[in-house]
Amino acid sequence: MELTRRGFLKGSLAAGGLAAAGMLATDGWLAPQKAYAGIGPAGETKVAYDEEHIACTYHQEHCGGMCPLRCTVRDGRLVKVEPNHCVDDRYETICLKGISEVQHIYGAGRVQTPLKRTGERGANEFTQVSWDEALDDIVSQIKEIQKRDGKDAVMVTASSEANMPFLAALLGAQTGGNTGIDVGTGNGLDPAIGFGGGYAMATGEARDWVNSRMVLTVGSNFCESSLPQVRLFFEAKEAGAKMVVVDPHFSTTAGKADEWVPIEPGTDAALFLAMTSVVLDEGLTDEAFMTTHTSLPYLVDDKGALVRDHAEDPAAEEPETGEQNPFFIIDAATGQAVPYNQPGVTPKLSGTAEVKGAKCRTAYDLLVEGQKTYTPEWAEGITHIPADKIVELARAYAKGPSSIALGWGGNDKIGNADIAGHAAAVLAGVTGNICKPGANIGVFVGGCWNGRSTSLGAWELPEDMTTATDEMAAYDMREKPNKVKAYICCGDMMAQHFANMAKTEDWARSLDLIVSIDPYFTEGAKWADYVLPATTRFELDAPVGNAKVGYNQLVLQNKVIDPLFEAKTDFWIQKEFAKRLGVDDALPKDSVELVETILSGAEDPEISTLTVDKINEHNGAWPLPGIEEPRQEYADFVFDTPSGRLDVYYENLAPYGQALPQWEPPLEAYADNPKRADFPLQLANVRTRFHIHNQFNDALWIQQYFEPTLDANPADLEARGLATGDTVEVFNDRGSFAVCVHGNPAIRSGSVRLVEGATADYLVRGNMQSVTNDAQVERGSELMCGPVIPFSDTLVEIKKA
Ligand SMILES: Nc1nc2c(c(=O)[nH]1)N[C@H]1C(S)=C(S)[C@@H](COP(=O)(O)OP(=O)(O)OC[C@H]3O[C@@H](n4cnc5c(=O)[nH]c(N)nc54)[C@H](O)[C@@H]3O)O[C@H]1N2
Ligand SMILES: Nc1nc2c(c(=O)[nH]1)N[C@H]1C(S)=C(S)[C@@H](COP(=O)(O)OP(=O)(O)OC[C@H]3O[C@@H](n4cnc5c(=O)[nH]c(N)nc54)[C@H](O)[C@@H]3O)O[C@H]1N2
Ligand SMILES: [Mo]
Repeated sequence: MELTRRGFLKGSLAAGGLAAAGMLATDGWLAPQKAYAGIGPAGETKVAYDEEHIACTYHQEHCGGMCPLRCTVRDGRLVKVEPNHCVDDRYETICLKGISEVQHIYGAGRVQTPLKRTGERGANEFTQVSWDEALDDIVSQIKEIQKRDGKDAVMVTASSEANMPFLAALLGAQTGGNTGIDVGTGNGLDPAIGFGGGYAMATGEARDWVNSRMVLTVGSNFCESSLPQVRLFFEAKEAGAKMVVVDPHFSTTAGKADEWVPIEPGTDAALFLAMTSVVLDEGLTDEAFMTTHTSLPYLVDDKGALVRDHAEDPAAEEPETGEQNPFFIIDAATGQAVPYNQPGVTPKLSGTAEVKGAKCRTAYDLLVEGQKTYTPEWAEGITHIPADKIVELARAYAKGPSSIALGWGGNDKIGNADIAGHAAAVLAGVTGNICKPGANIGVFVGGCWNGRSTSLGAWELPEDMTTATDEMAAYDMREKPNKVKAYICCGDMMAQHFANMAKTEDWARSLDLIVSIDPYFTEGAKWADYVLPATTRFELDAPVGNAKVGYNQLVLQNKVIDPLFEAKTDFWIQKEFAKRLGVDDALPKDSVELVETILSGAEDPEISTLTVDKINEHNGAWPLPGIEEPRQEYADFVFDTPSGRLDVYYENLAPYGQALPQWEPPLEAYADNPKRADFPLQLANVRTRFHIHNQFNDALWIQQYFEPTLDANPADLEARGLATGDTVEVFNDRGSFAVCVHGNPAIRSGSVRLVEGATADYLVRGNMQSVTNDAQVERGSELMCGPVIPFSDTLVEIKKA
């Protein structure tokens, strides 16, 4: 607490009189308007204000919130942020992060002017330069690099917070390829359904949980990571859904649930596998669903390949659909192998048949055989969940309707995550708990990802103005030979998107040009040659800046205040690049024209006929068509897979023994890893309601309540002679950092926990990314989105610093 207080005071001083004056303003909110002590644009205290208006915009996207905000502006300064009036009060959301913007956007964390590096790369030494000087030099360096090494010697990556739709195409640059982030579980789940894009997006909305008998949350902390939607958790609970949370730690969500089931980190797959065994053994399956709607009746040959009508043309661009090249099943009436779509056949789930001289078995039989070892007792040894608890969970889940709420922050960030996703797909398939009211699967976090979507328009660039083909994933560029010499980073990819920081730093030293474009001074900015100040969501040089799909609504970014300091909008920055490249006309003339295109090009006529004015008559937030009912995918059980069924047999993974999910331990954080002799603790990386990744570390109002600590079980601290408040060094064979430690009985013994995005300026020393694991699973290249970065598949030791 003392540390927190000091941090707050220190920050207040750093921001000059501004924060102190801000506290005056706080009192003013509750006082009659005339008595208001306002603050001028330069931070000066005023006894009255000349002008006040309200403007509506939306907040940050990367917490999944995009809360529609109602902002009060007095004499050009943002003085109050409130939830906006929307179509329904469930969308009138705000959290401490939104409220704190009154201080945060004026805070000391902002980049105020363009900066040019003066010292060594990474030395964090800069001098102020003008926009013209910075942009002229950046563009001339890029031109030179591209003349020498080709257009694709440039890479541009943009965070979802940025509004940078054009920059990469303007430059003909690469865009970073697979990210390895949030794709762990989805890599395993999504091929079965054909939905989710590798991100395991849930097949329905969290609004649907009220229809569930049980919601089994595994590896997500919804009540922190979906703050504006927590009411959905409680609505479901009140409606009688049993909320069960499987988590190594007593998370916020576990604390609000009906039941917490502690699990060994990185072992979710073993839990799902054992639950499937119970379902199969006890006959709790949905036979009709398996037979009609899954690929379990399909015949598999002795090499693990699915039997099809004909051999696929290896040169074909698209894989053949089941219609074009049918799968084969055993006809229950004749016992013969026949195409699955032959009229009148009833597939047999179990059996053998000879096809083209090969003895073939059904995928179902292979599943049943493979599951034999995955007993609840076996899983108890791995997950440390008692076998009878696993049996109980399986029975309750199978009874249904049940939903499985997966996460991006739990097992997802461990090397074996795809197996857990795949095993969850099988469990849903054998019980038929999928795509029915109350029975959905996937990650439900974040209204703007979990709600309805609609296709919006986009500004068309000239045909020859396109991004380059990505050579490889950006994380691989750190080690594999590649063409990229210049890297423009809109957001903090350097420190946020790659594990094992030492490799990132070596790579950064080897590049010819690095540019950071961000409203805030990030960890990655320290490695840049130029740091360019972008505006926040609140600042615009035009009446409107962007239109996006938020939580079941279309939301407008309206101008709230003028750009602060010398910050410029992402749009302006792209325009300035275009001018220097002689292609100014290729872009819209301003962001108003951009927004008009986004609206008019929308697929749905209800949206395409909207105007900015009309949306603003509704406070800048417009309900998406169908908002009344929760989104529900595949209610007809026709999935987006080659056969249209739930395809749980992954032929392409047969060479890895993973055509059906088979247990594999984590890459590093497994029980008997010899590395544990030196580094016995697993480092769990999680998100917090106080931050959005690296965002809001610097927000003074939030620092009053939260500063990142390394949380550890008190017993693990005591064993090392450590106590709450000590500064510890966290280290392994990849690197180290120092942070304040906090004894917390909510943490599973054997693990420590830190919020990701707590970068060096907000820890005692160094960056947590120095220790995180960047290893890749062998089957990574076969997975939908490539290997996941296993940030939490990390072993460390801690000692007093
Ligand atoms: N060690 C570790 N690392 C992790 C994770 C982990 O668990 N452990 N989790 C990973 C996960 S799940 C994710 S999704 C990523 C997230 O990492 P990011 O995608 O980097 O996270 P964001 O919160 O989107 O950060 C966006 C950046 O954009 C900036 N920004 C905000 N608004 C604007 C704008 O209008 N314009 C521009 N140009 N910039 C803007 C912000 O200041 C911030 O620096 O981090 C990953 N990194
Ligand atoms: N406020 C806020 N909200 C956010 C974000 C943010 O930065 N701030 N980021 C957004 C983004 S990009 C993402 S990816 C999502 C992530 O959202 P979630 O998927 O909910 O991820 P976390 O919040 O990190 O919570 C992960 C939970 O999994 C538990 N866990 C850790 N290891 C394991 C394991 O091996 N097995 C199981 N079963 N559980 C485990 C952790 O203890 C933790 O409680 O949040 C989104 N929402
Ligand atoms: Mo994420």
